[in-house]
Amino acid sequence: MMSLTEIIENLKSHDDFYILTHQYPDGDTLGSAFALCRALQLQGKRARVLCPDVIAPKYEYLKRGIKPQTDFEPKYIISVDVADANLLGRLKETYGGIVDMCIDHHSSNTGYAKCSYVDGTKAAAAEIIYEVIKLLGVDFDVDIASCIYTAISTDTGCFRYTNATPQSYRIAAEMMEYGCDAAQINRVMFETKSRAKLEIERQVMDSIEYYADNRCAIVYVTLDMVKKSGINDDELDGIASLPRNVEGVLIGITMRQKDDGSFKVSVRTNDGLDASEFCKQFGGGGHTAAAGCTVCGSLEEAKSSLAHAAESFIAGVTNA
Ligand SMILES: [Mn+2]
Repeated sequence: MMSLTEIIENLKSHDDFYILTHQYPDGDTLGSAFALCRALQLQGKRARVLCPDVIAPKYEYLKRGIKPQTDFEPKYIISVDVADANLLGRLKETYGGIVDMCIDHHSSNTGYAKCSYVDGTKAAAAEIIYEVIKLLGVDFDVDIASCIYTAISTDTGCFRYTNATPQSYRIAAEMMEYGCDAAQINRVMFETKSRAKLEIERQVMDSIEYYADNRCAIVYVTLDMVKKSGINDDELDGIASLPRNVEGVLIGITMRQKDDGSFKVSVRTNDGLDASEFCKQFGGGGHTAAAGCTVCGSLEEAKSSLAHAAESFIAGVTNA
């Protein structure tokens, strides 16, 4: 793994940066990418952010202060918050094999980049970006602060998850001192929802089933449900936390049907159960309390294999 000093040397000695985010972009990958992009531009470099999917309108403010620089060929490619080349989505084919530097906080990072800086103790990739910007000697301004704040707040579920550290709070506090509007950001990220989203949440709660003595809850979102509700793909992020919110549930599983019929599975756990370990059984990974994997088969088949896995997983943990 490269050191922070090496990151700074590489950023200083190169120019013409492409900064890649992961697919289904969230506040962390976008906030990290735009903060770094602005910092590099302020250093007189050319830089642009490339996102494999459409960026939801609610994230539009993260682009404030970014100069549109599109007419250059990349000489140095950076990915932020991207644990695996597959998560680059439609950008994978072109850039998946040629990422020069990866900055990430997923311990499951597959090491696909030429050099990587991965710190699994950070709540958000943006906490590393914060250090990078400091070391670059760039002055923080309200635009960079809004990006970093958004990233940390969204990845910690508004500072409620176990991944939030004292340092997460310290950085967030510092970003407020640079003028970011924390209340407004949190309202937009956590409270405001479309009627379509409310409708899909209602249907998702309708789909809930309990296993393992009510210690596992599984919900699903089918393509049909998405189509009927008229919801945008990006509005589905928060859905994953719903099943874990039920009292007594240790493993909350959200299955989301993809275009190819397989299911993108989000696993959220309580009481220190290792979601990443659970997802490994299905070839996935992630963090302790939040991880993901892909499961194939019909809805019933996929659900039952997840339910069985959850039953043995919970039995294994509680008997230990
Ligand atoms: Mn992240």
